[in-house]
Amino acid sequence: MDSSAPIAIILPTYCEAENIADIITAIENLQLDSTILVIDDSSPDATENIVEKLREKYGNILFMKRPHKMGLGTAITDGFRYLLSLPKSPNYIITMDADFSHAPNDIPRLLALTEEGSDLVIGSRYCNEGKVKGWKLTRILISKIANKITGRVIRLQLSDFTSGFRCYSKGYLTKALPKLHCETYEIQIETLRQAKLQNSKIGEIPIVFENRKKGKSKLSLTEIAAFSKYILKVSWDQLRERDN
Ligand SMILES: Nc1nc2c(ncn2[C@@H]2O[C@H](COP(=O)(O)OP(=O)(O)OP(=O)(O)O)[C@@H](O)[C@H]2O)c(=O)[nH]1
Ligand SMILES: [Mg+2]
Repeated sequence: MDSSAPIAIILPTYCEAENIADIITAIENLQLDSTILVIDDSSPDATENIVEKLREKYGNILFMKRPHKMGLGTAITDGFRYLLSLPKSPNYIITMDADFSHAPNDIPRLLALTEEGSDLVIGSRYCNEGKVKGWKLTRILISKIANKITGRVIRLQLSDFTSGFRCYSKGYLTKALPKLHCETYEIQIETLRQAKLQNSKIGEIPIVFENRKKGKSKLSLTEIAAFSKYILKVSWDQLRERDN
């Protein structure tokens, strides 16, 4: 299989049998010169079988199977590590959810801004023209408050710190990857923290985020606790740095 395409798209999956065929087909229809890397944590549903069938149909799909549910953060960093270890590694790596919350049709805009010279581009729900569809008011409020707190802690002028729809340049990832250790959703903050430390150029494009229509959310109290703990740890580290 030719895995030397200049663009790679990482799709982390846990029980996405209802979405995976449609999302892969939608990405394939964009006709990018890309590799799609599905990172599945031994989903007990049909996710793996569906991907195996699509691998026979298309020549650009890689499947990484991990032994059990190990968290979104390590799924993403395992994906980066694998892609960067390829003999001809991709110049641009996109991360997105496999549940259609992130629209495949937005990928070309994410890529275009990265190709113009950004190290990292975020699909933002909270900038002008960005939007969230289908979330209850409480979930929007929790997300916006988490976003505001993160902005204060990370101290970057961005509108959406927690969006997982992103395009990363190889240059940024090569430097940042050894420093990324988060296991779950807080990976989105850790990547921005590293971008700040590296003085990376970060861009944003507006996206319309849609709540998943099929399958179940994997966001649980455990992940929310890990996210909050990470924010507290970063705040504490920064206070100590200021005192020293
Ligand atoms: N491999 C892997 N994928 C995961 C894991 N947790 C979540 N995912 C995938 O990561 C993406 C985001 O997870 P979601 O459950 O949609 O989380 P969310 O978007 O914050 O929550 P919802 O808005 O309720 O969908 C989806 O494609 C999931 O299948 C995990 O532990 N391992
Ligand atoms: Mg989702």
